[in-house]
Amino acid sequence: MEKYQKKLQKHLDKGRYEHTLGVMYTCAALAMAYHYDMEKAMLAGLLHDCAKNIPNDKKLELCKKHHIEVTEVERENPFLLHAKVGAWVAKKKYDIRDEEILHAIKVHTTGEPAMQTLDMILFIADYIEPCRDKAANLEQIREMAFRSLEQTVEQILFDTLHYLNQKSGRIDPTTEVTYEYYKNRRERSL
Ligand code: DGI
Ligand code: FE
Ligand code: FE
Repeated sequence: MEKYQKKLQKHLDKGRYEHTLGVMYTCAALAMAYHYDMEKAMLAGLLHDCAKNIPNDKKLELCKKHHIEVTEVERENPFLLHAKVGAWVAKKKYDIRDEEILHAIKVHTTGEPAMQTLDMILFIADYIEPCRDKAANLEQIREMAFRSLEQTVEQILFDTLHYLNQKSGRIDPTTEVTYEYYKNRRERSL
């Protein structure tokens, strides 16, 4: 873990690195609560934003060069690509071979339907880690995170869509599809 930390610190600004450590430890806590491999969860948390400080044009260039598909919304909002590109960087530059970790990094911003345990742990940890303070309902979501991963994912997506609608940010269809998936899943089980 330490060798990854040293390298990451060089590629992230101070605030982003602190966020990263917050996500890493929150991933550990959630892994404990849901009997998931703690080391793997921490590694996913540590590396999830490893591509965050790559400039947009460079991210688009990397995608082109390495045949990573870029959707129309991603082209308009290249910051979204830090997740996909992050999975690539984790594999090629940090030598991560674990597919669960790489996948969790890849989907950490929009989520996707039917996520695996680590995908949900990282998605949630990114939102609730201790440095976060702006999102609505944080206290409630932090508590919910330790009761149900699926319900928490649904709540975070609901709040994120609401936030994006308010500030008229372009919404990635994956974010919407994922929200609908978790909402329907809960309603079916009622
Ligand atoms: O990289 P972080 O800031 O730690 O967190 P993140 O990768 O989850 O990105 C969070 C931001 O992404 C937050 O401001 C909401 C935004 N976001 C999430 N889904 C979408 C989105 N932005 C757009 N434009 N479209 C989306 O579907
Ligand atoms: Fe991110
Ligand atoms: Fe993050």
